Amino acid sequence: GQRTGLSSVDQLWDKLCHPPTECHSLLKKHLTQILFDQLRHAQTKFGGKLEDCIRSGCENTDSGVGVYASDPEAYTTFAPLLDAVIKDYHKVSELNHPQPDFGDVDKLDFGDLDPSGNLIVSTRVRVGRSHDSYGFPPVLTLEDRVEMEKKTVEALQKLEGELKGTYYPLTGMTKETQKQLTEDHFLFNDSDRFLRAAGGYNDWPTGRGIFFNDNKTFLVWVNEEDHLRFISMQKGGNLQEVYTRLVKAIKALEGSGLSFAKREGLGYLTFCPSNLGTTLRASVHIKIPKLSASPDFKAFCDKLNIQARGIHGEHTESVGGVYDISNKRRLGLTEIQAIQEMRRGVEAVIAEEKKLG
Ligand code: ADP
Ligand code: CIR
Repeated sequence: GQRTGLSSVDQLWDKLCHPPTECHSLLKKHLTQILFDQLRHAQTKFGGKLEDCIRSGCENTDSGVGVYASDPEAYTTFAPLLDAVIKDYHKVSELNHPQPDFGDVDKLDFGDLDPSGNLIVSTRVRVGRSHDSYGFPPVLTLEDRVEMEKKTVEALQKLEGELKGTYYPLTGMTKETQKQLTEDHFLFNDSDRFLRAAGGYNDWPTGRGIFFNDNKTFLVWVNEEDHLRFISMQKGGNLQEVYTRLVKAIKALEGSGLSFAKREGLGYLTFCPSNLGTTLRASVHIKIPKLSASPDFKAFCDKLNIQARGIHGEHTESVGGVYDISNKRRLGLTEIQAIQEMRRGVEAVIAEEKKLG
């Protein structure tokens, strides 16, 4: 839970006001002196404070976003700051996220995004969910994490058919197994300094673990950044199969006795405001040596509302011209619209790579 010896809210504000290098985060852009003075003593019923929300962005002034919600109520208590960040990140003028709409998965028509099989290495779609009665990492205790893990695993054990799997807690897992699962892109680790500063690794590894089916096409991360992350992935470019499997899993888990945090206008609540709404990130690992070497690569992605990451996750580098390309926006559009946005983006990336060849 809460750590002693951490910087005070004034020390954090001072760091943000005097960044060592240029700072372009949404936190820096939106946390004005007036807002800081207004929010500095506010507190949620979970005990969440302004310092819990801004610590990561103040200690890492190279953040893109720089803000996390201490708990579900932070989205109300710290709304003057968080709403501005959310609108900016997701490119919306109002916070009126639609009701979930996964589309009719029996009538999808996008199939394989790369029938040649030459460019796309693998496809993955994930969503995040939060238990509605618990706070987020900065306010959680070790006991909370253990309780949440227990509830989650009980629900996961009810899954059937293709989704049926086994839970592997991090506690007791050998370092070799952890390393192999991470290198193969299945498991998370504790190496993200942004998440660390936000309290994401408090009490590590207690309460954390991974669930997966035999062929590792459906996985659940327990108590990584969010309480739950549901993941569907496979080799190749068949987005339709990957997405359909994920939708089935979401529906099964929503009917399994768990209750997820949701808010009118914001959709599903997550620790990071960039994940609110659909919480959906659909990605491909794709070989694009030519496009990625072009000086216009970033602008090309921005125009299509897609984001490029390295292949070992956010804040990592690319290897051999292979990039992780995904939808950037998750709020203000439905799940099926987010998937279509990613699909259009990936198709445009493939067309451009071929043009440059
Ligand atoms: P998230 O926001 O989904 O948590 P990260 O960028 O931290 O994403 O990535 C999490 C993990 O998922 C990393 O190990 C990354 O390599 C892996 N990953 C992401 N997209 C794909 C993909 N299309 N195929 C294989 N692995 C992927
Ligand atoms: C940052 O602000 O850079 C980190 N806290 C991560 C933010 C989430 N990433 C993103 O752009 N989707």
